[in-house]
Amino acid sequence: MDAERCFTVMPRFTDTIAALATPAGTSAIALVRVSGPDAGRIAREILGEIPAPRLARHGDYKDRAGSLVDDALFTFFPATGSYTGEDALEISCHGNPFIAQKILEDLLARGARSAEPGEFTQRAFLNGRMDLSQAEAVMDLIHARSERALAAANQQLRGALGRRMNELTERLLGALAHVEAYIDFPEEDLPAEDSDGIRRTLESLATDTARLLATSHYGELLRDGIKTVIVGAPNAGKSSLLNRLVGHERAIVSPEPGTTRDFIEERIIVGPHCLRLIDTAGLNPDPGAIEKLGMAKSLERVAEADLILLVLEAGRPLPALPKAVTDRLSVGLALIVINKIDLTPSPMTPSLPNAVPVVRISALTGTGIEGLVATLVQLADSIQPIDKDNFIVINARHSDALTKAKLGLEDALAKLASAGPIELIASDLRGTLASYGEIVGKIDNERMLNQLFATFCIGK
Ligand SMILES: Nc1nc2c(ncn2[C@@H]2O[C@H](COP(=O)(O)OP(=O)(O)OP(=O)(O)O)[C@@H](O)[C@H]2O)c(=O)[nH]1
Ligand SMILES: [Mg+2]
Repeated sequence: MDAERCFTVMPRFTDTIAALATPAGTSAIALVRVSGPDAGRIAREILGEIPAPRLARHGDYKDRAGSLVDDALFTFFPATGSYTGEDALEISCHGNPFIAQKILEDLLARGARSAEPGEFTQRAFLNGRMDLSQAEAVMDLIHARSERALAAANQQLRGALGRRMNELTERLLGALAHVEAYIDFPEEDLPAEDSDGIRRTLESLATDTARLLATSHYGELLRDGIKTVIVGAPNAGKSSLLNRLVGHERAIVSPEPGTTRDFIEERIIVGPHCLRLIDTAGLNPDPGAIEKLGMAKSLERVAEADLILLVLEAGRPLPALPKAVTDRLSVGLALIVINKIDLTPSPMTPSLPNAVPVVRISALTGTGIEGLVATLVQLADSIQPIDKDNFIVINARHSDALTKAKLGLEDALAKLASAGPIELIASDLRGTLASYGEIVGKIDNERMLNQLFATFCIGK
């Protein structure tokens, strides 16, 4: 082994990749990342020696022709303790895109190649530094928009889902070993006591798999925000409420009924939650042609809402509401907001459906908005309950794999109940095992992996 590669432990990749890890543009600092077997050699060429591991080292960045590009900080990470599991070098330079570009070009001239999107994390996975669910968590962490989303991503990055999958896999392997022990004796039936034990294990696995699957909806809420739709009669103050919650004049407000024709969407943070707030066209019982189109869109939004905010005007009778709206007014999923209380200080509460909670506000003056936000936090808490010790939420890819796993378990259970052939039961269970394995990446499917990592950003 030559001296320059003294830190390297059996590299899986023979090429060295480089990319800008910070966004392109002017900033205080930019970070250029290098990973691969030549990271040490490149550091030595620039600095005269490989810097001590994981210690920032100040030095001049001179290009291959010897011209000074910038003074920079260099940190060398030996393979054993690096993000990618191979030798890596991080160069923090001044945040001028021209400087970063010069450095990148020089690194390429020294033998590195440009990294593909997600390639650093892909190497981390392929070099065994993290399982696939952890690699996905890196993305979730970068994109987390709320405290809740951050907490979930951090749990997953620490391997919570991977550990759960290992535990399910162990239990399944136990049952599979039991089943396979009888394959060689086809003339014998499974003894009743063995069959009972296997059935119980498979049933509990099916229950636990279904429980994990149920978190898929929470995953969407975490990633996209809780879909919160503002509905009500024209002129009730829906757009004023949106503007008040967003904190700026996002939607047009006017005394003319029918101002909002299309729907308007904006994300807000309430407590630890992210809400996707959607303002809609007013529900007019006697709409014009364009209003009708807007209303149809409003009702589509209502149908897919996680939470409905029905805005009513203080002192006015309850307007006629379409069934699509009244059907969605239920406790925990809706809130009635009585607006314009500045005009009618002590309004009568109209008789409201289904004991849905009520808050009173003035979107114009801001009265009652704090109380409204507190109620929104409570509702969001109930829509997205949190189990602090066991906060696992899955994504669409996990959901597909778990659905297949659950089907395999159900098929095996059905065959077990009808004393079906043992080989077929074993085959169902092996299918389930492979599906469990997909979640943490115990599969050899290059196309799937390339697809997954291509959704990352360059430099990650
Ligand atoms: N006094 C008072 N006026 C308000 C309040 N909220 C909204 N308004 C006024 O009511 C009118 C309608 O407000 P918008 O926010 O445009 O109502 P909207 O429900 O979005 O109306 P459409 O988009 O037409 O369905 C505007 O003139 C607002 O200034 C409030 O709390 N108090
Ligand atoms: Mg409006």
